[in-house]
Amino acid sequence: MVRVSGPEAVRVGGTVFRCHPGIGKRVRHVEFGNILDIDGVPVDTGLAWFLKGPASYTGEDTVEITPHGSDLILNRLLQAAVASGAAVAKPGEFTRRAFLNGRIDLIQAEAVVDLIQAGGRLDLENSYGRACGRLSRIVREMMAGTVAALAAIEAGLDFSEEGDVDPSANATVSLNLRELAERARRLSDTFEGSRRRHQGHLVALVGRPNVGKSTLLNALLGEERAIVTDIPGTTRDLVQGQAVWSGESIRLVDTAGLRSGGGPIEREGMRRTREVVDEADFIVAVLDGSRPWERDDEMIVRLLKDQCGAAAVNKQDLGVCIDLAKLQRRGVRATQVSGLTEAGLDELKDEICTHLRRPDLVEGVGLSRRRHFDLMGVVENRTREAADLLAAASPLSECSAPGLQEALGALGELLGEGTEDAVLDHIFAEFCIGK
Ligand SMILES: Nc1nc2c(ncn2[C@@H]2O[C@H](COP(=O)(O)OP(=O)(O)OP(=O)(O)O)[C@@H](O)[C@H]2O)c(=O)[nH]1
Ligand SMILES: [Mg+2]
Repeated sequence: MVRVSGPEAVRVGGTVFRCHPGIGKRVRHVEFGNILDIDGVPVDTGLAWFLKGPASYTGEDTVEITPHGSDLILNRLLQAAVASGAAVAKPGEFTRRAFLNGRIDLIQAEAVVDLIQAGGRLDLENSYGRACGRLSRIVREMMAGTVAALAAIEAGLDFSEEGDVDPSANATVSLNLRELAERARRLSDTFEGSRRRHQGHLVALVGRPNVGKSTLLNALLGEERAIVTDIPGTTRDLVQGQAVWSGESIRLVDTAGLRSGGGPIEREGMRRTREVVDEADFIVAVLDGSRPWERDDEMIVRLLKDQCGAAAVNKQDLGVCIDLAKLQRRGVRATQVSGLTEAGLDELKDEICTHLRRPDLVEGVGLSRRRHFDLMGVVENRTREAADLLAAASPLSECSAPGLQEALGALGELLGEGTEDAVLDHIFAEFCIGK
């Protein structure tokens, strides 16, 4: 699709799309017509429609044209549009205009990218909620609460000049501010989980060589990603794949087998494995159930002590000879699987998904962006400090006002009020062209 937005949209649209009546004559009406190139020669047929501002995505007059869609046709159409005065949009320019024209706030604009990049159903729900203004509504309520507190403080100051102080006023305002701080904290607490959910939970398959990690990776992804051989030390690099399990986006990574010794290449592979182990959200300690316990298995299972994870006892099809009860006594959750026959894989996926860190959404939203987390932190700290100051002071003290102004500023910034161009540039650089 080619989208033309701005006061000249109808004129530009009319030079590249010929229909009867001409584009722009009818609002929100799908027109069939010819797509013209720079010389006015028809190169394709297609559909187009006109959206009159402000009732359009950008808030401006907009013409949208859908040709059949080859690169060649799109290029000729674009060339013709540019020749008649249009400029090629920068990444995110339409959404930026929507924001600048007041159609959406900055939280909603950011949610557009989050929607497009959503990793799984649950992340999509969160992004959609923000795009619809769920978080913005909460932020506006918090702004109203802060303004009310500031007004009470001002009013209290006026009263105190007249010597007529209401002693309960401090306590009430302080309590309200403490509730605001709590609300900010609860929202901030959703950040880590929501961020992980958005990026995809990193799940690492770790074990000594030849236990079947790569076989498991391939089976879990349903594609031949990693090389499998019966030679120990086959995998040296990290091999990653994407999956969605129970609505959660998963980044599954296969690693080089860990063992004592090994050549320089294998040792580098093992170093990378250890790095991934530190970073991972969940470790799957893969054991070869068909062979007796080895000293290196001990090292693998010990990784689970400090990290969220579980054991996968692989090669179950060959019979299991390791002591599962002993694993259980050590508090290691173990699932019997076979990468070869795919037995037990659904149980393993369930086990992983059950123990992933899940964000507890607050009022249906989670903060998945650092910008939101940082600003919400300012709101929490300033409102809590103001609450403390008020609780300690009598009568209503003006010293809590500057902190509350700062909290108010942070809430406004969340919505994009007074946000600097450099910050906007950074946010919209994430977008692709045409959004
Ligand atoms: N019978 C049986 N064989 C398996 C199973 N999983 C893997 N194998 C075999 O075990 C051997 C090693 O498998 P890989 O998946 O390469 O093992 P790995 O853990 O990735 O090994 P490295 O990359 O060397 O660390 C191959 O011959 C596989 O066919 C299984 O569940 N059952
Ligand atoms: Mg391997």
